[in-house]
Amino acid sequence: MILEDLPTTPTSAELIDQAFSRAARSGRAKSGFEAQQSMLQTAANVLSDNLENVVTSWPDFDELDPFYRELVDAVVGVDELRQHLSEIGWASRKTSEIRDEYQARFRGVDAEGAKKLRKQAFARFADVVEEVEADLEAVGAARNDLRSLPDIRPDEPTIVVAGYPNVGKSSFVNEVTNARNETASYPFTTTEIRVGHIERDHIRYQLVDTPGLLDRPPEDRNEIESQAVSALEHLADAVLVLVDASGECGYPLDVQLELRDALAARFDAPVLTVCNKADRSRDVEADHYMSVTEDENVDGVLDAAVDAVGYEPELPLDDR
Ligand SMILES: Nc1nc2c(ncn2[C@@H]2O[C@H](COP(=O)(O)OP(=O)(O)O)[C@@H](O)[C@H]2O)c(=O)[nH]1
Ligand SMILES: [Mg+2]
Repeated sequence: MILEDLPTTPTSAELIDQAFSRAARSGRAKSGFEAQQSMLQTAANVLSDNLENVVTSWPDFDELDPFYRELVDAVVGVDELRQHLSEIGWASRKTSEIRDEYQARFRGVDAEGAKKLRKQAFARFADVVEEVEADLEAVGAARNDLRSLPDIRPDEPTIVVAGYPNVGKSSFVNEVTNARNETASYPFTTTEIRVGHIERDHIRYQLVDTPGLLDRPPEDRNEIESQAVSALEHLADAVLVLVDASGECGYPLDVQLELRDALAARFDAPVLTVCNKADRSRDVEADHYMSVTEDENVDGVLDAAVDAVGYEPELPLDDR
């Protein structure tokens, strides 16, 4: 996904080091007044370009798919991030302004006077960059956190698999997909989510296993997890809630059904109740019964999920 490719964010110390050392090099290639002028320009250009690059490397948050925008908001806060980027944009413009101001003041001074002015300008560059030190740090931290967002395609029809721990979510996703090789971590959970793919009638569907998010009562989720669940609401085209009527998973059936009800109330997408471990117990009212380990009705559940998605590929107008 696009946030994977965000370049590392320089620190203010790195920016200043780079700008001043490149300026020194360009100054050594010349002498007298011209050396000072070249140093001023080089330092200003390096700073204003690098600061601007930090800003432009980020996608426009308004254009980001709602699923990812919500995740970004959960992980770092879109408004704060915008504020930091706008401060960095200000610093970029400010270094250019200082360069222009000092270029004007260079007129009519000798080499010695130019050197004095150039030093003054460098001190102001350093001040400007130090003023956005915390903003650069925050943006760098956000970039590091966001690089590890799971690789989920918001435009692909999506079946979300929910249910308490040990009901068989991962077994199901592993059984029907090649998910073993496709795990990713949410930055805010300790567990890995699994994303697997299946194909039906040449359409790819993604199945998302959601440990740490849709496996417990809403009131047990922290704020970030709740927001991640909101992100999943944008994503889901159908939700399979797996329940274990045998109670072998360690959670009583009634609390499992409460979770199912909470999800049904929250998600707009169709929510199917699937009694897994039907080889152990079928003692629950469910839409479907299956046993992943006995390979009983696993494909039937998958077909039902695909039907519930009801995905119609968009046809060109003429073919309708
Ligand atoms: N008897 C039985 N055990 C199952 C079935 N599906 C999964 N399990 C077992 O239940 C345990 C938890 O499964 P897992 O997929 O890790 O559950 P998750 O926490 O919901 O992802 C594992 O030991 C599985 O082998 C089933 O249909 N029948
Ligand atoms: Mg699991």
